[in-house]
Amino acid sequence: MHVVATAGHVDHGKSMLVRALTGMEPDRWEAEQRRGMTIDLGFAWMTLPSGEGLAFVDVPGHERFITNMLAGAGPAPAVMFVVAADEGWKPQSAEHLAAIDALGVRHGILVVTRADLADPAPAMQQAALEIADTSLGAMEAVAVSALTGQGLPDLVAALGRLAARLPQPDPRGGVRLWLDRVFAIKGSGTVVTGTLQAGTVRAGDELTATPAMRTLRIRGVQSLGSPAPQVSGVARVALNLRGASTRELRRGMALVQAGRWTVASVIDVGLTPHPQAPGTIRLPPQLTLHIGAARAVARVRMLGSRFARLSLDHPLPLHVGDRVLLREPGAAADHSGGRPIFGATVLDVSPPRLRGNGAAAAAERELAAWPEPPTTPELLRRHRLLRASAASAMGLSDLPPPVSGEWLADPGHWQRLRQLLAAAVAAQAKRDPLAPGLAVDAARAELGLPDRSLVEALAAWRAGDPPAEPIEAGGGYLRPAAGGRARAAHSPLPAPVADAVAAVLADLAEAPFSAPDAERVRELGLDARAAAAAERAGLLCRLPGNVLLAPDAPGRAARILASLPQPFTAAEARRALGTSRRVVIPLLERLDREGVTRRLPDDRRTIRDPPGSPAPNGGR
Ligand SMILES: Nc1nc2c(ncn2[C@@H]2O[C@H](COP(=O)(O)OP(=O)(O)O)[C@@H](O)[C@H]2O)c(=O)[nH]1
Ligand SMILES: [Mg+2]
Repeated sequence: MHVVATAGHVDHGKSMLVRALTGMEPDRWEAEQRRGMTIDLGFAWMTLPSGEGLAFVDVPGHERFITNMLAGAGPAPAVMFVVAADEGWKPQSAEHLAAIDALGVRHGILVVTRADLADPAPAMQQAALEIADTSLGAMEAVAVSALTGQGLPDLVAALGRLAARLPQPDPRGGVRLWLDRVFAIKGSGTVVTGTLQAGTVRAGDELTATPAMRTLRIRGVQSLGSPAPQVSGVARVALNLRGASTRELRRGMALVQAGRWTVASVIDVGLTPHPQAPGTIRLPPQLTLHIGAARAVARVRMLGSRFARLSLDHPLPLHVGDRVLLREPGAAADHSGGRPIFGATVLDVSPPRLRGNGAAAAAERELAAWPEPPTTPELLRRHRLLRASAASAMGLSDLPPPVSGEWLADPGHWQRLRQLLAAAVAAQAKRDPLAPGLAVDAARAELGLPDRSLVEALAAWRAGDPPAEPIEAGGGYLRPAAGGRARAAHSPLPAPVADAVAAVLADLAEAPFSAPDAERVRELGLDARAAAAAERAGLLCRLPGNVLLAPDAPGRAARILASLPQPFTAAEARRALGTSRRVVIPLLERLDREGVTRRLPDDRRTIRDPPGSPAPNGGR
């Protein structure tokens, strides 16, 4: 199905043309029919020669009802621009065209009506000239009379060609249905209608009503007057909703799929320069913003002359790249030479706060360097770190692989963070060499990161250029890893501790399992903290009871024990290693824990996988 909005000056024949094409009455209200004037949106549809449905959203042309016009044209992907042959180009022709241009509508057809009353050629020529400069560009044009039917077959054929040119939106895209009507049907409850631009609605689906953020369930779907199990955009849809009263919903609200839109109150936009006034754009301090069928009051803070930060009086579900229309409500159309309607592209839906002098200028420089619409790399560079879910809700696609969990990082920022982390870890090792390292939480706070998993991911990440200093993580602490410059640059231990360790290792060189006794350890000043630091530095093996051995002692013990008749007792092990019970018991328990030895029910042990013998699985 396709959806086309009408546009054009009041009384130029829009509604009569829709009536002639569809056989349906677009003016729904008694007042509209009595006054012969469209006040609110009308809806009617026809079948194209291709068999596809084409729905019209018929808009009012009178300047007083411009907000109704915008609510109808806002979500429609194409327009049927109507000019009367006998009247030619008029103020609301210009105003509607400015609105369509601001919305960036690229597809349409020009129809010169009332061709039975005057030669259509001059009106057609003038309208084509006005339209050529806008987002619509050169369009197919048809002259018709809704009264005599002259030209209508040509128009139907041209509408068929227009429909065939319209882009097919993604049926899996996020649903954002801007409501244009809300009413109750006796027996079924609340019904809402709107132009579905993309995505699919199905009976049973849940949607969130913004800005109230209420979850509602679709009880039934209708399109062009008939029930349907599901409908994909572009389409006119009517949804019968469960759990909502007509008082809670109204035009301009939207029904969205949860998580797929950012419900934004502050946005950055890029203003579209007008070809006839390419210079500086000056916006008033307050404007009305229109998107879809919605409008909001926007406070304006200019960022230079082409960008603005808008603060909305209520939040709207938005994506980066959305087109919005900005207008000065009271301003007269084009008489003053000023432009009361501006188009803009949404560049950011959760912009960082502007802090301090120069922040606005910096934001302007940043935005000026972006393509329009911006893509994932630009938004990532600005936000540095984004959850993938937040990036999707911004409407970004082609997301890079996360650095950790859900987190996406700007590559440059990630590399800077990694350098900062290495520096923080090295500084802590220098400041307090006996400490177990820099606590992950302290590192998280120091780098201002939102999640400790990011610190761990950073520590493990080494792909930078030049390669980042290796960091060792364990037990919730980070230390310079062996093999890195930070570790080599300074001994990980203060000199007295390093000397004491050297003395212990010298003692052990003679008798590797004769751990120094408590008195010797005290004499050397190797308290538990210092011994733990030496162990972390890989210089000592420490067993319960402050039993200190060389780092390779467990491996040596395993080789000696493997040569004993299996199984063996603790006493046999003690004799084979030439040591005491104080050493052999914790040493055997350590070997049990590491899976080197197995303790049998009778307290004897066997070596599980004798060193040097081929592993049973042929591997490791
Ligand atoms: N003679 C003639 N009158 C027309 C034609 N189309 C519309 N009209 C008349 O023009 C007036 C305005 O038409 P309407 O469809 O309400 O215009 P809208 O305001 O653009 O919707 C009505 O009186 C119509 O009868 C046409 O093709 N020929
Ligand atoms: Mg009308």
